[in-house]
Formats: sequence, C-alpha cells, structure tokens
Amino acid sequence: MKVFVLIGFLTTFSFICANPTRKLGYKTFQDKFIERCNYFQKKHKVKSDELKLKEKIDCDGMWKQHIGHIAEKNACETKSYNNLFNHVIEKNVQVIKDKALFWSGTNVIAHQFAVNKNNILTLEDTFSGYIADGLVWADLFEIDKQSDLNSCVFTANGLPYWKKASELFANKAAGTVHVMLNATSQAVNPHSIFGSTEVPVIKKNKSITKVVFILINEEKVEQKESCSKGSVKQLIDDLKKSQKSVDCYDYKERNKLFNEVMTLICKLTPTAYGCSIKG
Ligand SMILES: *[C@@H]1O[C@H](CO)[C@@H](O)[C@H](O)[C@H]1NC(C)=O
Ligand SMILES: CC(=O)N[C@H]1CO[C@H](CO)[C@@H](O)[C@@H]1O
Repeated sequence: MKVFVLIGFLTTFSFICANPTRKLGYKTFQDKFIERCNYFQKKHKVKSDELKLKEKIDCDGMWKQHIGHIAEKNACETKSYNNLFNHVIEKNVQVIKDKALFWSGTNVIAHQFAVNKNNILTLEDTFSGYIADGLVWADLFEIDKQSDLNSCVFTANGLPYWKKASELFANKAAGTVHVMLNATSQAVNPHSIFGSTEVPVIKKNKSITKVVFILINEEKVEQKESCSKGSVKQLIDDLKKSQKSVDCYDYKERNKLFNEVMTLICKLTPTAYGCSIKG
C-alpha cells in the first residue's frame, strides 16, 4: 500500500519536474480547445447559419485522435494536420458565400469590424479558427523539443495549423470576398498567411468571383501603398488575369464600407492618419 502511494507520488512528482511548462499549458490548451469545439456547435445550430457544421463533431474524440498526440509528430509540417482537416473538419464546414473577410496586418480592426457586421465573417468566426484562436501550440510540446519549433510554432502561434485552417477558409469562400490589408508599408507580404497561403487559393478558386480590397493605415504617417501602387496593385493585376472582378478602396477611393472602417479606426486610434483630432 505504502509502496503504491510512494510510486504514485514519485511518478507525479517526476512528471511535474520533467515537464513544468508542458503540464500547465497543455491542460489549458486541451480544455479550451474541447470547450470551444462544443460551444461552437451549440452556438451555430440553426439550419440557415452557414457556420453550422453539417454533422456533429465529437470534440473529445477529435482531441484524442488528432491533437493530443500532435507532439509526437512533426509540429512544423502541415502534413501532421492533414487527417484532422481532410477527414474531420473539411467535410463538415459549409461554403461561405459573399461574407468572407481575409485580413493581414489588420488583426484588431478586421475583427472589430466583423463583430459589428453580421454579413462579414473572418477565419476566427469559422469552426477551425474559433477553436484555436489565441491558443499557443508550443504548449503541446515538451520543452526539449521546443527549440526545433522556433522556426514555426513560436513565430506565429502554430503556423501549420493556421496554414491548414486558412487554406480551408479560402477554399470554402465563394462569391464576393473582402480583404482588409495594412497599407502602411508592404500590404501583401509574401511571408504572411494571406500572401503565402490564401492568395494562391483565392486565385485558383473559381467559386470566388469578386475580391474587394480595403486598404487601411493605423499609423500617424501617410501610408506607402494604395490601390494603384505597390504590392496590392500587383495582386489586383494578377487577380484580374485569373478572371476575378476586383474593387479596391483606400484613402482616395472611398465607399460606404471604407468610411465605416475609417470611423472605427479613428475611434480606436484617434491619432491615425486621416483622423481629424482636435487641438
Ligand atoms: C501595419 O504595418 C506597419 C508597417 O509595417 C506596422 O508597423 C504596423 O504594426 C502594422 N499594423 C498592424 C496592426 O499590424
Ligand atoms: C480550385 C478550388 O480551390 N476550388 C474550390 C473553391 O471553392 C469551392 C467551395 O466554394 C470548393 O468546393 C472548391 O474545391
């Protein structure tokens, strides 16, 4: 009896000592992931809701089968997430028509904007984005493996997962899509998720017929790029070659939507370029 207690104690003790960070972060990650997976399905259950999953996903099962043991696979390879996306998530998510908003370098504004508009959805509103939003993938891995992960997981909160999720989002988008970019400097960064992952799918996907750009700038200084200059101009030309219809709005070329975004920027950052602050 005493021996068992002692062994139990030693096992627990050595586990805690050997994996202090993993133990803390791992559990939180697991709990949040499963909890959000269940909550998402409760929240989106009306038939007309395009975020509703086609079939119920067993959240504990999904964790056990596809995420819990991810640390034993190569964290930096998108391949490690193939089964999760190809066999569980993809077949259960619906097409998002005329509502998808892609963003890059505009995290806060894009999400704030999406919250205000019920006809705009970001990746983080969809199932795969929602369940992992803000979670730190490095928490799933042993400390001694973490140095290998610096190249991907630490830099973008689990890049391979987000790469798969973004790819899926672009694949499921249809009709008109919106893109909110940071025009302060290079708006279409080839190393961003948008530039590296979403753009190629958007170009290829024939279901996406129109792309509407909204170029913003939250800094004090004037933006470097516009609809007619820089990386966005290049992308617009490419999209037109891929038979997409394109609209682009910036500080010179405004529409109602741009003005709404501008109002939001000035509310959150009154010192931003183009906001008239008194005094
Ligand atoms: C927008 O781009 C500028 C220049 O690269 C950068 O300093 C700024 O942090 C970016 N804004 C956001 C919200 O990422
Ligand atoms: C080529 C490509 O990526 N096509 C996808 C576009 O989006 C639809 C859904 O809207 C997918 O079914 C296609 O596979």
